Amino acid sequence: MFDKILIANRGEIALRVLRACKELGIATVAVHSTADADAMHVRLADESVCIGPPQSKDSYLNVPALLAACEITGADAVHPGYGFLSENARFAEILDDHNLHFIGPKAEHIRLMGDKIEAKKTAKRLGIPVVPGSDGAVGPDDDAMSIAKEIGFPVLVKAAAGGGGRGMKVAHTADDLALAISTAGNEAKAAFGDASVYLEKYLQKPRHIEIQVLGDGRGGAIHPGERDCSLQRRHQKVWEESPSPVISPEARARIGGICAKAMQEMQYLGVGTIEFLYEDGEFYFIEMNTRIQVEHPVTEMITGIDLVLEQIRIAAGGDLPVTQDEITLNGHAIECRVNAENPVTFRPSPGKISRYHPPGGLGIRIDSAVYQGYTIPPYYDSLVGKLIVHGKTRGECLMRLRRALDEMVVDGIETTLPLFRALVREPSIIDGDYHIHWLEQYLASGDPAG
Ligand code: MV4
Repeated sequence: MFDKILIANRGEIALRVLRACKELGIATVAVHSTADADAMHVRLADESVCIGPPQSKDSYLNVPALLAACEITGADAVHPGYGFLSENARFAEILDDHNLHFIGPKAEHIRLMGDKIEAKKTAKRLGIPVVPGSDGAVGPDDDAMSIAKEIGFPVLVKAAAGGGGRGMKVAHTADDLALAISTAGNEAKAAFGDASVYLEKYLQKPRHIEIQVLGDGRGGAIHPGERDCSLQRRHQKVWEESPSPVISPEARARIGGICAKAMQEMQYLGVGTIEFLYEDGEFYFIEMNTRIQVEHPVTEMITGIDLVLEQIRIAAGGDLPVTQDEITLNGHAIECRVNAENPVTFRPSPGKISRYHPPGGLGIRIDSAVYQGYTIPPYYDSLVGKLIVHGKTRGECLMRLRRALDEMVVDGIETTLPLFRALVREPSIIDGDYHIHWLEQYLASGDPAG
């Protein structure tokens, strides 16, 4: 097991990793920019190192500074959290070159899943259902029109180096195709330095269902359930829940078994999330995330598995915490991402939190690093904290979430709490009847949280 872990992240996930380290008896090193000197994880870590000015490129993405911090403190492992360098294969290799452990998958798997075309080819080869589409990149010489006609319009043009919704263009008819391909390619070149694009059948109103997986790197893998992340705004997840209101136990076992088998064959190491679109009872692979995700607590609340603690154990050569047969999904969990944003315009609202009262009681969890008097800096994401609620049933979970949202106080900044207080009373949400475009249509329909 590791002796000292450097947490190469900030905010709530840095605190989350620190908590797992403390429970494992592992010493912790916090790194922070000059803007995060007062951050909670800095106060609670055994040691801390300032790694640069506020800008991420000069601090949390500053690999030489992170290496120096490991050198200074004698850390023997680095946990990247999510975002920043968490899916940077080169960073994982550089750590390995310096005899430091990267707490994450093998660099080859990070790189593989970072290329959306290679990821899809790999998924298909491993028996994971994929969206019908082109067999790889569509080049200027390819007859994109015949490929598109074979797929059937509307088709979606996607950037190979994209992901998370970046570099996507819909071609509703044949007339739109050439422009969609050239636009997506130019945007991909500008954004990612890689103009490669591929085509997929455009699914009109799917849900976003993601399967959590854990692999031991030696051929063992388990799947502790799915998360329904369909409530998104501009590709930012807002509300995640498990189990999905629309996935049956049979469908869960089927797709979960396919994912676990694929991870076993890959000899995948660590935690990962396999993202699907789900429509008319069918799953369609879109991408795989090779990191711990923001919404991991939803899975933890219904399985009792501490995904971050197990991620660290597995990275140190440990075994999987349970067998697949030992996994039981108990009750229902919902996570609301409370952001420092105007609840109607979503304009960021950084600043000092004058009053902070987190809700409590049975089944209530707050993953946050803020405190009364803390100032949300303007340089990073606007997450104030994640309110995660568990109940024996979805109905009980919603009732408890409604109570927790009404109890929660965050004054001094604007937050998206009013949006959640409206959503939890919205019939479609109460019925679990929504898809990936539902939230943006709801927000465009009026003044739901004003
Ligand atoms: C799609 C799609 C419809 N059809 N692929 C968006 C981000 C990236 N995860 C892939 N995304 C999509 N891929 C096909 N063939 C619709 C989306 C999409 C989406 C997916 C999940 C959650 C929210 C979304 C919002 C807009 C578009």
